[in-house]
Amino acid sequence: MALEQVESLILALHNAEAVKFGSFKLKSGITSPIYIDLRVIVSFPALLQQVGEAIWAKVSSLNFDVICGVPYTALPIATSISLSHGVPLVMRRKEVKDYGTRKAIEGIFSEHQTCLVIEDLVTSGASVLETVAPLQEVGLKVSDAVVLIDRQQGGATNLAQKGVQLHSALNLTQMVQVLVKQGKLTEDVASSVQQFIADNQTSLPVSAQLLPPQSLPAHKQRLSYGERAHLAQNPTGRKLLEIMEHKKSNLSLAADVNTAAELLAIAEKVGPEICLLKTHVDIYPDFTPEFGAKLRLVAEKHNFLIFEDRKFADIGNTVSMQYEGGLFKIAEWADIVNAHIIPGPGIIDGLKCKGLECNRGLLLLAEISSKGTLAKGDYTAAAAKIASEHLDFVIGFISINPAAWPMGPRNQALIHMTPGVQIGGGGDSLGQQYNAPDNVIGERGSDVIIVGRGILKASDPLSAARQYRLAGWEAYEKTLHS
Ligand code: S5P
Repeated sequence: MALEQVESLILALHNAEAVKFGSFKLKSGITSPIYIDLRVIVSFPALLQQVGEAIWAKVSSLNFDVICGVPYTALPIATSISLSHGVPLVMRRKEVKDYGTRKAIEGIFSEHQTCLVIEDLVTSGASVLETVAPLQEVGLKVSDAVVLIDRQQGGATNLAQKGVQLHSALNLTQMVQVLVKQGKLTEDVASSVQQFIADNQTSLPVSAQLLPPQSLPAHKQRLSYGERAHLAQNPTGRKLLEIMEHKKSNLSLAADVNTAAELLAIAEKVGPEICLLKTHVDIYPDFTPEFGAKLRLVAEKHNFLIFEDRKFADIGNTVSMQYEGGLFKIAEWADIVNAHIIPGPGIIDGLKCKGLECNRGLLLLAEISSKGTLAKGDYTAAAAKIASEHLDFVIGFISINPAAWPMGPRNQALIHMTPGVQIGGGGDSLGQQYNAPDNVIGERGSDVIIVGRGILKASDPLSAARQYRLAGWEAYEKTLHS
C-alpha cells in the first residue's frame, strides 16, 4: 500500500472515532492511553471497503482457498474482501446452537484446503487462535492470519509459536506517527502510547502455550494424563489425573445400584479397574452415617476417588448447606461433586466455601446426555468460561462432545467426563443416549468414560469393567500417538 493510502486510512479511522486517545480503563483493569473500537466501521461503507483493500494488499500474494473472519468485527471485513476479490468465505459460529450437528464452521470447503484468518485487532493473538482451532478441527490448514491493526503487544510472536504467521496492514506505532504528523496528536500522547506498548507485552494463556504447534486436530493434541496432573490447580483434579495415569484407567463406574450394601460390594469388586466411583447416595434406603467412612476405606484400598453425582442447582447459600449437612454430609466423604451452572457462579462460591478447605473438587454440568437437553450452545460456552475463572475448585466438566466446543484451545488442566457410554451404542426408553468408548474418548475428545448399566447389567460386571477400561485406555493412547 502506498504511503498516502496508509495515511488516508489512518485518518479515516481517526475521523470515524474507531481510534481514540485519552485515558481508558480496559476490561483487564489496565489504564490505556489509546482505545480502539473497530466495530463502528460497519457504519461507514467506504471505510469498510478501504479496510478490506488495505488487508487484501498484504495477503494477495499468499496461497489460500478460503477466508474466515474472526467473529464478530472481522466478519464484515472478510465479507467485503470476499465480494471484491471473489474469494469464498467460511464462517465460524461463535455460538454453536447444537453441538450435535457439529457445525462450528459454516460454508463449503474440503479437508486440506488452506484458510486465511482475518482479524480486526490483535493484542495477544488469543482470539485468532480461538478461530484457528475449530478451523483445524474440521481439517482446514491455517498458516497465515492477517489483521488490520497489530497493537504490537506480542501477538505476532505468540502466533508464530503456534505456526501462524501474522500479517498486519497497520500497527500502533505507524498510526501514532501519522496522527502526529497530521496534527491530530501531540508528541506527549504519542510517547505515552509507545510506553504503554513497551510496558504491556502479552503472552498466551498457559493452556494455549502448552499446546504443541498446530497441524493435528485440536482434540487430538492432548498431553498425557500424567503431564496434565502438573497443570491442575486443584489437588483432587491432580490426584485423579495421577490415578488415571497410574492405573491406566479412564473408567468411572456409575454405581446406580439399589442399596448401600450393594454399592459397597460392587465398589470392592470393580475397584481395581476404575479411577472413579460415581454414586447417587439418595437412592439407598439403607444409608447410615457410617456409609461414607466405609466407602472411603474401599476407595483407599483400590486407589479410586469418589464422585457423588448430586447435581446441585440452587443459590450459593443453599447448596453450601446441602453439601455439608443433612443426612448425607456429602462433603465429608465425596472427593468430587457436580453442579448445574444455571444459578450462575454463586453456586461455585457456595460449594467452594465448604469444599476447598477439605481439598474437594467440583465438576460443572456443561452438557447432558439425554435427548432434547437444553444444556447446549451458549449455556455450554458459559459453563466453560465460568470454569476457567474458578480453576482452584472446578476440576472439569460433565460433557458430551467437547471436541465440538468452539471455545478455542482446550484448558488441559480441566477434565472432561462423559456419561451415556455403552459399547453397543443405542439408548434407553427414557431418553438416555449412548456412545461407544472409542468414540467418546477419540472423536468426542473426552477424558473419562462414565459407565453404568453397561457394566452393572452385564452377566460378569468385573470382566465388563475390564473390557470398558481397556477400550477407554486404548482410545486415549491413540489420541496421544496419532
Ligand atoms: O448428562 C448426564 C449426566 C450424568 S452425571 N447423563 C447421565 O446419564 N449422567 C449419569 O450417568 C446418570 O445419572 C447415571 O448415573 C449415569 C449413566 O448411567 P447409564 O446406566 O446410562 O450408563
